Amino acid sequence: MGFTRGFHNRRQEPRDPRLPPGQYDTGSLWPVLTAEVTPKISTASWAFSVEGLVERPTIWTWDEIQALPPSSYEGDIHCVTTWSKLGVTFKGVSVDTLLATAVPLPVATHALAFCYTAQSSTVPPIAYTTNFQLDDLSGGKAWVAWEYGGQPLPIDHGGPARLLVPHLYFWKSAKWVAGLRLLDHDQPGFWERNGYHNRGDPWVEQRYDGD
Ligand SMILES: Nc1nc2c(c(=O)[nH]1)N[C@H]1C(S)=C(S)[C@@H](COP(=O)(O)O)O[C@H]1N2
Ligand SMILES: [Mo]
Repeated sequence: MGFTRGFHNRRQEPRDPRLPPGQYDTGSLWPVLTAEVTPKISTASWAFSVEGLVERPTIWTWDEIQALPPSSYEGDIHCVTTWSKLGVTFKGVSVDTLLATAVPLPVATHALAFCYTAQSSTVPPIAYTTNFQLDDLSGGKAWVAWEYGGQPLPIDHGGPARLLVPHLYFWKSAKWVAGLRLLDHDQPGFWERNGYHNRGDPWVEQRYDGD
């Protein structure tokens, strides 16, 4: 009997296969991580721009982007600070839909996401940015999202709308996103210039520069 009990005591809870290495499940909590003061953007003044190396630079107003075919994400999100949130739901529009209108030029290989910034929240203002290879934003892997769990996206989490790129660490999911600039070269964003990994794949723990 001692053998059975000892065997039982050594058993580990099976690890949720949805958790990448080094991550834990934050459960119902959703931490807020912001390097700046939360900007308050009304939907009336909000717009989203796809610009740079595209055939048709395009700006969508709130009503215009809401009228595009909706797209949802059901899955997990992973923050570099080691929390993951499993089984979340976001709704918005696929970045594919936006790129299909703007039409990237053949030379476009990368993109920089840029954001709304609170007036003089810091000196100088942070003006959060984050960078991508274009393939990480296309093929059904990226959204501009304005609903979380069937409710409007809370302002602390990036409302009215944020970028959602859930296959990469969550710093790539720019809050209060204002647009994408398509480029023919890589241009590291705010955290990528400050020690974070350039790409940020959670499954191979691309956390920091050099990982
Ligand atoms: N505009 C903007 N977007 C941002 C940030 C920020 O400071 N400003 N922080 C990033 C970081 S580091 C993380 S981990 C996630 C956190 O999102 P959450 O606060 O909704 O959890 O947002 C990312 N998007
Ligand atoms: Mo972060």
